[in-house]
Amino acid sequence: MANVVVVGTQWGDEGKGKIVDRYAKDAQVIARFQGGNNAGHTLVVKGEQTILHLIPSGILHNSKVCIIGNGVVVDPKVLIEEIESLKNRGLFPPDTRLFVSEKAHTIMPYHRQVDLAREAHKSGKKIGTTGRGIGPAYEDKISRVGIRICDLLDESLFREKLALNVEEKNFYLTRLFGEEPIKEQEIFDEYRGYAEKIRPYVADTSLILEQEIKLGKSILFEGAQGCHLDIEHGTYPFVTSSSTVAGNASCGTGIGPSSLHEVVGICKAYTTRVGEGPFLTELNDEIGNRLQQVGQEFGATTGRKRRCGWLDMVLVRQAVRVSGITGLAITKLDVLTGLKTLKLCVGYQSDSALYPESVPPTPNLLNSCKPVYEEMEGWTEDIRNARQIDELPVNARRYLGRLETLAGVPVILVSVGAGREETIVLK
Ligand code: 2SA
Ligand code: GDP
Ligand code: MG
Repeated sequence: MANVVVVGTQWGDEGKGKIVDRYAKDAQVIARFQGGNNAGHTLVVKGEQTILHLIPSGILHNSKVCIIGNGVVVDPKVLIEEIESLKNRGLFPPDTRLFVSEKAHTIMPYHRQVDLAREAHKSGKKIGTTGRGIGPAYEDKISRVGIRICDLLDESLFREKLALNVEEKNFYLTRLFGEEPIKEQEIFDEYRGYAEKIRPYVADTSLILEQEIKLGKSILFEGAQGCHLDIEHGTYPFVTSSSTVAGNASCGTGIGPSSLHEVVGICKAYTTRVGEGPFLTELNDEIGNRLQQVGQEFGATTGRKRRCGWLDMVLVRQAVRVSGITGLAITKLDVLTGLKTLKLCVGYQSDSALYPESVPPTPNLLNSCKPVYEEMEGWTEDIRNARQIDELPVNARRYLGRLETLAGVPVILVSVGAGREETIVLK
């Protein structure tokens, strides 16, 4: 199998976990390259649900190499808990090799505190973050004061870096946000404990990937969040703090772009968003509620209700371009069953311009647009047992066909249920 990058084409929660788990049977290495435990990737195997936040969605298969790359921000407490929970449930195969990049940055308690304090103080201007400290951890990385996993493992270096950070963070935690100061020694003791627990997993993961590639092994790169939450290409500032597009699979793992062969874009058959920010096809009506309830659209990390709306092909077309998507996996088609009419957004119309394939760059400009819709007939048949494309009702096939034409790339997989086997593979 070629090396494949899997990315979301919308605002996350497209079903990346399910699709990565599905592709993982044919890959030997599965690598996360960005984000942190803001991600919630759901896998359903033999009716049993597992939600992963940091560990790659290949873990449920035997004999895989699972890598948490340098581009990920790691909360060591969450990582340890995730490993222990999988082991307790018998879901961490003994022949799995899990590695965490020594260069990945660590999420510290003050990152979570700043994240939450900022959201609470923004009075109407909040982003709706997951509160996991993701933004502040990436800020420290870019400001060159971040504490990497390798720094955490070196006691004296950790002490030195922590002292510098605590002094700085206490200044604005207390002065700007009116919070209690953080205590350096408490954090030091807590994190030194984590350091010893994660030490066996820490490695130069760029080197491991190179070795696996030289051995002819296939790599699956697992994106988190989605294209429109990307720090460069998303609906800024309502985005996450990492680059979620396919190109970052290279930088976030330390493997050159020539090793990325195919890019699979995951696209939910409708659109959801969790957190604040513009969402032109959002439905604040019965249909929106229906999608939320039938699709069980709740945040897999925070449990927040997800906002729901019609499929927005402007988002998908931009994602295809920005990530160089070579094939689309359409998920949750089953959720649309029973809707009489389906709408597909094919452009945004403002007073002065039509945007068919690019999202306008500012929230104000975007909010001044109206979605342009095409209408299609729905279907009523239960499609959850379909395993071949011709087992789908004709209107479902028409919907997929139109989506494919608008996206400009082939649909290579259709998911009709949360379970691993509830899948139609086209290519
Ligand atoms: P953050 O915490 O700084 O990354 O938040 C910034 C924005 O990014 C959004 N974001 C997400 N959107 C969808 N799914 C995500 N993962 C969880 C899930 C979310 C949850 O799988 O459902 O449980 O709430 C995710 N992570 C970050 C976030 O909502 C902000 O809009
Ligand atoms: P991710 O972050 O992209 O991995 O997606 P999430 O796990 O946050 O959210 C996707 C949700 O949809 C999960 O609850 C999945 O179990 C579920 N899911 C995935 N594919 C399908 C599908 O085809 N049909 C239905 N009904 N549910 C699905
Ligand atoms: Mg998710």
